[in-house]
Amino acid sequence: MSPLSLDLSPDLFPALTEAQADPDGPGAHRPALRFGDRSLTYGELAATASPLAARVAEAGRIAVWATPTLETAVAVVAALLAGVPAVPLNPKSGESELGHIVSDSAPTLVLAAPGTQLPPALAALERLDIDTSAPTTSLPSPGAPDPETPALIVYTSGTTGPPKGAVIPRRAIATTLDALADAWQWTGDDVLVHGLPLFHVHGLILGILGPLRRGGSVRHLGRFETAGVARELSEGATMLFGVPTMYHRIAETLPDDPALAKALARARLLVSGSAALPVHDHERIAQATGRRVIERYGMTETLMNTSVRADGEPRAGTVGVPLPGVELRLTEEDGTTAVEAYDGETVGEIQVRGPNLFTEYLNRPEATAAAFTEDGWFRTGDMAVRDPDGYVRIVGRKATDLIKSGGYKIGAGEIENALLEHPGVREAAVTGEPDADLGERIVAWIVPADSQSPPTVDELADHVARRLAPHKRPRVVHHLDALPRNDMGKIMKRALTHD
Ligand code: MCA
Ligand code: AMP
Repeated sequence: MSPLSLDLSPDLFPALTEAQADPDGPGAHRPALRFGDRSLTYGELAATASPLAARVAEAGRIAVWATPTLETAVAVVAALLAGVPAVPLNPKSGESELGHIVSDSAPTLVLAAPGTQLPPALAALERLDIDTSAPTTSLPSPGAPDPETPALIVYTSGTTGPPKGAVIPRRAIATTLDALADAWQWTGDDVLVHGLPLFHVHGLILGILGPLRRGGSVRHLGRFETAGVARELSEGATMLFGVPTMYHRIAETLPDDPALAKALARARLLVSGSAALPVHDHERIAQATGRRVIERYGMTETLMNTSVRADGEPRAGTVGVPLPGVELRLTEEDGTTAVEAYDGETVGEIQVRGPNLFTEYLNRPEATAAAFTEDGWFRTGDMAVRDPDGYVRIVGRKATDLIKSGGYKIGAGEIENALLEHPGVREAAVTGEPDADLGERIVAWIVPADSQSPPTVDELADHVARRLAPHKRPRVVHHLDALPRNDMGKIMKRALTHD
């Protein structure tokens, strides 16, 4: 592993600073962001984001209506230049989820693309349109904020209750991106392509802020499509980021799409993360393209922890080795005794420590305290083994009530609560079951209020999509007379199988 000096510098985007200082220099003309046919160079990004930064500098906290557009990238860069924490909002969030996030994070402003209609849950907030059209000369940025200043608050699901806001400081963003640069030999010459959403760590921090920190560029597809991936990789893009569902769809398409195979074969790096990429999909892609996808492992609270390195062996089914600066251990059931074995067999919970970690869950001191051991290790809840050469293999999760579907983490509890608000539902339990495309699909087990006319799957899916978000909707619904419970009255989810 090469040595890495951790740069805790508050200047997150040196290439932007350079373009700002020398608007006629070559750096200012380099491409930074491209969304469809709209793009900004570093000079234009500096000129667009810096007046916006000046506008929001006095705001305590801002919300960003995080559509997959140029506006979202500009708004987040502006917030970071201003040192004002930004809360990216999923534009498909339903009323109850949005209401919770807005009241919990209490932003003073919401930034949105001009012309976007915002839902009633945001009506009380002052709105500021993000203007990317007419860059003037850039204004000097406000004073450099402290590295511990919160940069982003990203909402993430737990097993029960509504999502919690993970407070991510500037220091964590800088160090995780620099550690990935080391692991992936990621430079300003790289051109990234992806179609990830911009309200989570993967698409926003890795996929937008990553290229900008390196002084390179990103081309966002607006929405994921294999044709867009093929086009960009054959027109100069060097890296692809995606969740396993995207690589699964690529693997499915490859046999009938030689242009996609050729484009993938040209890429410098294909990276998957957010959930496990099945070995079958790894192998199908390798066979059709001669290229191996590498996996990295992260979490909203920790940013990135491990990765297969660009100069390492790209072994399917592993998430590689700890990134520079990240301490990783496996622990026994008690959560404190370290597992010393590197035998590919002994399972323990992954715990991590390092500058890549979040600072706290917003307004949730008890949840924050419970997430750490006494000596400061963060409990990930992921179970893993380590191979003799240190490669980590994730084998499962501690909590069965967390579901990963399409790369999104979804808590069974939040869906159960939403289902119980439907008049046709008396009792509800939610589980995940294997799905070739999504990794896991959400299954609802309900006891209908009226067994003669139980609510349909579409009705319940719409209900959950409207309240929470479309990706949280159940895909399968089973009707039961009663939920299986133990003597204590607790639902026995392991007994919920349909055969
Ligand atoms: C269908 N739709 C509905 C309904 N039924 N909408 C409302 N109500 C309904 N009842 C719509 C959906 O909104 C969507 O619309 C379309 O039908 C298809 O939806 P779906 O099948 O759910 O999904 P998909 O569009 O096929 O999405 C697959 C996907 C997506 C593209 C892979 O799951 C995705 O973008 N995943 C990325 C998740 C991610 O970034 N995770 C990172 C977090 P429309 O077509 O209009 O959209 S993890 C993380 O950050 C950590 C740090 C890490 O390690 O990375
Ligand atoms: P989130 O809470 O949405 O940030 O998702 C974090 C979780 O995604 C982790 O705790 C892991 O369970 C899972 N995850 C992320 N990357 C990988 C990967 N490469 N392989 C397996 N699981 C992953």
